[in-house]
Amino acid sequence: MSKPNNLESLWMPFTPNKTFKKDPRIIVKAKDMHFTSDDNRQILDGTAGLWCVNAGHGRKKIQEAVTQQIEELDYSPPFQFGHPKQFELANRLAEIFPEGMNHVFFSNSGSEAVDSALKIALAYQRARGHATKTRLIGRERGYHGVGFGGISVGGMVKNRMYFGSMLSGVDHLRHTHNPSVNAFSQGQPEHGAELADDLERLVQLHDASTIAAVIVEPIAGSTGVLPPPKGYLQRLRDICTKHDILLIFDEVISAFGRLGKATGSDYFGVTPDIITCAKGLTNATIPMGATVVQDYIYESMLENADAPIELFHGYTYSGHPVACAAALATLDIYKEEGLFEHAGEQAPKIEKAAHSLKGTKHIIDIRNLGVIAALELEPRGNAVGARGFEVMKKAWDMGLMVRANGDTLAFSPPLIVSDAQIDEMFTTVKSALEQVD
Ligand code: PXG
Ligand code: PLP
Repeated sequence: MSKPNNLESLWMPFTPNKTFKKDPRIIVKAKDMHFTSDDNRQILDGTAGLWCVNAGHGRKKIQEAVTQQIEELDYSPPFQFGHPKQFELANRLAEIFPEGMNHVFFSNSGSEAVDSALKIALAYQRARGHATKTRLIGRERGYHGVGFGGISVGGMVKNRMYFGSMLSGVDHLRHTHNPSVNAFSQGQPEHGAELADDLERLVQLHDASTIAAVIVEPIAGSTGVLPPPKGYLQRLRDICTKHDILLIFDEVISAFGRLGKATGSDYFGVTPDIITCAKGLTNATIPMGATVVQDYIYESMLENADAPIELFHGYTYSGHPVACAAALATLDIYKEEGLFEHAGEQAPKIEKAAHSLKGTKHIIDIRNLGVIAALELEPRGNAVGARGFEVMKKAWDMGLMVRANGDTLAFSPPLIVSDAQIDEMFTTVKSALEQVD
């Protein structure tokens, strides 16, 4: 395939455009665990794209389902009309999501799934007669996409500081990263469950009667992989229950096998009121997000709505038939190939391989959970992120895709990753680390 000859017109997302266009990294094909670059090199996908191609690339079954769907029904309007596959998909999700979470609202991305969750939380509180519960609580270092709702509850400074006042009435829990006691923890860190008590402090400050919902990633991904301290999520759940506050788990990364189960909720044994997901839902073939709610939320909205339309919210492409076809085929693959179980089997191997890099140049912490691992590097002086970026580039030259979130290198390969590919990922990155200053 040919190189694009002019890179100028495209404004690339979350990318230093000037630097990239001088030395571009162009991907032209993908199959199973590998990308092909425009200079015809095989690149091992250590990140499942952006944490999303959980079943590996180029899956025939998804291609066929998508092709057939486009031929049969390319589009139908989601407001006031239905098509069969969106109901079927909602039912299939209800089967694999935690008990009682049987109602699904579709969107087109994680960001939209989050916005939908926040709006549902507010509308639900109002519908059931708690109209003063309007405050939303997020967490420092949280990533909930890039909509104004998501960046308001999110906690990554660069994603917020350029964008004005965002939503009002938002507050944040402290993040859980504490390397002074938890560095090099394997799996969930021992220390930090008490940080969930920040919610008690916010209740004392604002009163529970003003708080609609708390949103957290059960395992923080984008900020550099922060597994929750042991006991933290349960403590947060208990405090939410005590004060009648909704708990939203943003599972855009953790759902669909990343932790060896259908959901992070299932893995941690903690059930929220609302779950958001996207990414692995369609194996990233077609964009799709979903917001899954407990029965009592849906039922209350239907019962208490003050208008025939119970929720004034929806997208032109909610439950798009082609996305639904892709999602159904994806769920079939996960089931037929036992991919969540396979992920569970690969998790300890990834843990071992990642932690074997302790002592390698630049590494100040190693974290992991499920099919996720992260190597945190010491920043080079004041140039935060420079070292991470250079290792990412070096790894690309060496045939490995790794994600640099600042100076943290994140691994989240497709769940089909083999033992040999796990070794290859960490051997290559070790060599890249040794070659970068
Ligand atoms: N919530 C969470 C927890 C996410 O991880 C989103 C919402 C937003 O999803 P969309 O589909 O709108 O991008 C995400 C997305 C990274 C990285 O740097 C992570 C994400 C997206 C892009 C890059 O690790 N997560
Ligand atoms: N902007 C305009 C002018 C529109 O008409 C619409 C939808 O009809 C939107 C934005 C929202 O688009 P979407 O439903 O794809 O999110």
